[in-house]
Amino acid sequence: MLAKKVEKILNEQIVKEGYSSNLYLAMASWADTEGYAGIAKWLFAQAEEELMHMMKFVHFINERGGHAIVPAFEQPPAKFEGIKKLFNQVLEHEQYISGSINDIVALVIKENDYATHNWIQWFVTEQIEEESSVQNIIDKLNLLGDKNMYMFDRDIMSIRESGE
Ligand code: OFO
Repeated sequence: MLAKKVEKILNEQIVKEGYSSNLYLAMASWADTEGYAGIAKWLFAQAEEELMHMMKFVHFINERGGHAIVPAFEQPPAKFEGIKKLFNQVLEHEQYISGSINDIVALVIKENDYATHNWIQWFVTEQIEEESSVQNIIDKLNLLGDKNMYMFDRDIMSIRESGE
């Protein structure tokens, strides 16, 4: 059975994961309309992953005797100021999400909730991977400078295909 405080923080994470999904979906849609097929593909896939993260929280809360609440989500921006800025925004957002996963870890330790502690470790690992894959993309973009976005767009398409 989840402690009320733990149920509350896990429900707050549903809001964050759902917003992440919508944010990446909005970015994907923007990239698609700008002609960046590879970048859009990467972001659409990312949006689906975030939706899956949100679902994991919904199921876990209910399985542990809590009540997962489906929230309204804030509308994400519709336009973005270029590819580099967009990926920096993705990285900042992932760092923020990592921070909130860490807050969950800290709370469950305080509450002696080792079942949730064990379960949340998947997200701890996932955040390390996500931050590092976005950082790799930013490194590539920095190498390219502002030119050759066409090549970058082709390149990111293969990153997703190889599951890097
Ligand atoms: Fe981007 O990761 Fe969810 O948690």
